[in-house]
Amino acid sequence: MTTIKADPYPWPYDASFSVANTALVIIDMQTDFCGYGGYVDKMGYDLSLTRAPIEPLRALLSAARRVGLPIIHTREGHRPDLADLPANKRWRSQRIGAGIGDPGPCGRILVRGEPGWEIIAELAPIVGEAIIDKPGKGSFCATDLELILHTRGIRNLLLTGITTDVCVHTTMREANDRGFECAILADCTGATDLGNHHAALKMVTMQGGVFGVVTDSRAVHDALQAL
Ligand code: C5J
Repeated sequence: MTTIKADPYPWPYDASFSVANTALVIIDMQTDFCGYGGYVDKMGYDLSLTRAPIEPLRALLSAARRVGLPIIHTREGHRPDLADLPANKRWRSQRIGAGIGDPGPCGRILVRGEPGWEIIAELAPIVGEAIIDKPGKGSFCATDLELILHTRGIRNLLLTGITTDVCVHTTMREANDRGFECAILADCTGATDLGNHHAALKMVTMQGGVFGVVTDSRAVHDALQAL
């Protein structure tokens, strides 16, 4: 057991970091959020910001696989009949020109089974890695993530993926309120706006670590080596 260098305290709080009780959570690294022709692209945002975490994440994922750290992937998306798509979420997406459920260059936007909804090839899950399908921003809402974590004895979460200020932050807040010890990785996350990325990271460090800590992949690589 060891700790990871982080802000505002060495993580986890009880120095319990080990492959037995910690998971690497990779949130929504889907074409719709970081690929050409996907949802974020259709909304007109700068894709380089949501693609920035791909390379650091790829290196971290392979290190995590080497040491046997549990890995959990999430995907945001809706049923093909859109039965789980709240009307206001659909309306807002249509308003910005990227209607969820509408056809696009990568298939129907944010619909399960469509090419745009798939996790990008660079970070594709392999057998044995859990995949959580979620209709909302948080990974705990309407999913079995909490049950899976409890069943596996996982209480520390390394949070990565996109977007920092939306799905990663919502998941971090949900996890923190459930008693999980969370770290968010600055270089393995990205937002549709750079200011929001930095603000979301800063929020975590307030009040002594109000939602946990901020760290980066270098610190996690170092800790994995020390294990
Ligand atoms: C958003 C996400 N931004 N994965 N989803 O709608 O952050």
